[in-house]
Amino acid sequence: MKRLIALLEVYAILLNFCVNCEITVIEVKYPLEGQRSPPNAVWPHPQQINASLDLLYIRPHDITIFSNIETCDIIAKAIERYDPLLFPPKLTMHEPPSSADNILQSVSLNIRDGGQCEQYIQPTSNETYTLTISQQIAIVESTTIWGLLRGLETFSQLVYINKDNYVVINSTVNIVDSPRFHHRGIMLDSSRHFLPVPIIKKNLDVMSYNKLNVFHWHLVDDQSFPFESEAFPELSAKGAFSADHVYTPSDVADVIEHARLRGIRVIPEIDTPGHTHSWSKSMPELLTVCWANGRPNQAVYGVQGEMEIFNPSEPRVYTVMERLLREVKEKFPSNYIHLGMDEVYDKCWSSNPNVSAWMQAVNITSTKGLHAYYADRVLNIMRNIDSIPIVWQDVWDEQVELPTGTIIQVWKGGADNSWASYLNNAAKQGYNVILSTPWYLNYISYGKYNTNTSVMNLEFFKYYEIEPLMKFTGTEEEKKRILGGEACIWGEFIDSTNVLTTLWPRASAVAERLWSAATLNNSEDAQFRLDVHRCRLLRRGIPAQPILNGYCGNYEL
Ligand code: CP6
Repeated sequence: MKRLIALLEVYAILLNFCVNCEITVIEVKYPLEGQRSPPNAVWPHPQQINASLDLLYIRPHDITIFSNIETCDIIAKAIERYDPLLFPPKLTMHEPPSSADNILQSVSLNIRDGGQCEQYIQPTSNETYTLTISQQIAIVESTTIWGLLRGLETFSQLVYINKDNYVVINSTVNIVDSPRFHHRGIMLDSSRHFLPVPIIKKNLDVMSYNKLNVFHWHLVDDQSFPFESEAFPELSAKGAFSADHVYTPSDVADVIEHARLRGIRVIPEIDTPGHTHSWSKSMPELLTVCWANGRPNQAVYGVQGEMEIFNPSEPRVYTVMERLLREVKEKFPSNYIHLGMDEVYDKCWSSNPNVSAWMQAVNITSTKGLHAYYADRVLNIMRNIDSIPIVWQDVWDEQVELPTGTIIQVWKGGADNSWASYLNNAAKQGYNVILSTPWYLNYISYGKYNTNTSVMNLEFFKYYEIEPLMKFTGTEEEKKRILGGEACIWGEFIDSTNVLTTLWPRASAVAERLWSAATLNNSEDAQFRLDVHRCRLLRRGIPAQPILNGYCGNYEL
């Protein structure tokens, strides 16, 4: 401890650097040691990594990154992005000593076995890569451009600045790496508060630093409808907070392109039949009027009796949904649309005499049956437009039969870990499934993790120590249906002021759990590696919150 404090004093310098600096970073940290330093500070940790202790020098701003697929826009643009990440502005970096002959000569991104310049990453794209450094040359190899992107990120995390301000990298490195799960995502909620496009794009940047590959965009909800539809412009004209709080077609295209270049899929969510209050501003006829004491427009649940749930007996619901979903499918190249279907407050349905009469006429005997009826019709639309549905687990809980290939997003069962059984059961029934229950990042808590340690970031341990397959008992076939997971950040208390800080580096814990080996589960050790990664995020201009006491030094990039 004394040694640490001494080092802390020696290196207590104020740093002021970051990429695209809107945020001034004034923080320093004790020097890195042993297991916590590069190359072991790559986050998420590679499946296999070996490195020598010897170092090569790197000339600042003089790494040439070659590729045998340089004409591929995704690769060419990635290469451009990495210079400022490798060499943050305002940082002191010396040229190698003139006598040095141990200098990194080049970095090559080599595509193997006829890999192509694909346009969009797919749900089962191969992200495997190898990274080797020997004889003063670094080579990243993969059969896909997505593997090359992941390998380039790893390379950038191996480069660091030593205490004499030389830029260095280990001279012999062998990495073989691939993700444990295909689906590694973040859900942002842009309805409770509007999230400006630059913030969404910044978050996509951080996702790529953590090798995450799915952006689940919870576009609309009760509070606002910011998605500007060309078929139904009135939805956002009346349902958005204001004319400024909308995502225009060009905003949406901008986000999708930013994600595409980073190997990230964008999955839009149009949440129905609940959570639809914002639709009532322009299309009140689609919503159910709640009744009480023989009178309409009464508070049955929720806010002041406002209409919040579609009326499945209204035919226009389905014509609007069909046109809107067609447009969403056209705008979002990912073939998946998240349909929500969560938290259907059915008391409003049973309160309304017209809905009840209609149910009787068509022989639907319960509100559960009504939800199933609605789900069936929308799932039919999805079949017609050839789009694959994702749903929150609620419709599956209600035993609605879903098309094969449907992805069920598990978000319940936190108190007793029954989420693990939900994963098992959904996979057993032939459904694909992703996990979110333990990764609702909008919750925050503070305190001691255990009695042996000082106050630490309780959240980090909670997220990191989740094992998605903890109770898995099925076959290999069933195991493949557990696609991965998503960290969710609901927007009630989140807007552009705190979304990045609340997510990072806590979502990094989820990123490593979904990428790295299950056996990498020592959270006591991981917190120090994550602390290093958090400093890396600060240097890259991301306002990531601290998880340990200390300060960020200028050692590892
Ligand atoms: N909004 C929507 C929400 C939530 C869900 N759907 C939610 C529910 C419970 C918690 C957090 C968020 N705010 N549309 C559930 C999927 Cl604890």
